[in-house]
Amino acid sequence: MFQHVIVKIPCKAMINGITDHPELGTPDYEKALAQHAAYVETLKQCGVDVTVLPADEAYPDSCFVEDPAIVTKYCAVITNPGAPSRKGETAAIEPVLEQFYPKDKIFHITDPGTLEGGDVMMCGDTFYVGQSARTNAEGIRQLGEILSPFGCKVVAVPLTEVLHLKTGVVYLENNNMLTAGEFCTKPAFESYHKVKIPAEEAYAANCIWVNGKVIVPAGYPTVQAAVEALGYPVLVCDTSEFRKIDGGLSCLSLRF
Ligand code: CIR
Repeated sequence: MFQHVIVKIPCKAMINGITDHPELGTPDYEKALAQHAAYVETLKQCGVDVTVLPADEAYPDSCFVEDPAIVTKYCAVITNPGAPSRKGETAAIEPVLEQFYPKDKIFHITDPGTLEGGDVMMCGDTFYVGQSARTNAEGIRQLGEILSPFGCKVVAVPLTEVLHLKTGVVYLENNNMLTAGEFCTKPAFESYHKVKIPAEEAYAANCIWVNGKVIVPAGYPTVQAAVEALGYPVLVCDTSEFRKIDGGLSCLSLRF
């Protein structure tokens, strides 16, 4: 169960956030703010306390607070983002995590290792880590070194089709996984009960499990029905403005 969630208000500069999908257009900032506020309210319905950090105009992608840190029940890890424009986001998140973790339980990924939290999927004490354009083998090795003393296993999952591991796969607890694209056939996920998402709804692979409920992005009826069929109560949030800069439900929060 999660107790805490950390989010960060989108900054005006988000309209210049990194995107591989310019064809989707520029985010509407006012709409993004409203969607973010609704996201916070939805999280509160899942029984967590939500820490809302102020916007940081220095970093266009800083609302995607999942990437500069990994939070576990054992420790926190400050990452080393592979995207140059996102590296500085780590300095702001560390003091926030110090309010929740003792200093000796906060670790760091350092150069030449790179790693972004969007590539890390926690399944119990196993952490699957996407080896992506943002996360390299050395970053994954360092994460393994940090987490193994806590009895955790780190498994690298090479990926080529999407930005981050969790762009295309989500663990919904109880052995259930939603997979899209290349993640439908990865040997690493062989033992899970996989629900495969059709290509036209692949964006909705990025939903989140929060204390038994699943938050699904608005506008993906097949995925919503599949999650309901698995027996989860579903909450829906519109993330259309974040999608334009390759972000989704998981990217917008740290949950622990
Ligand atoms: C980026 O490219 O870094 C942002 N525009 C999107 C980050 C999405 N984060 C995530 O999937 N965890």
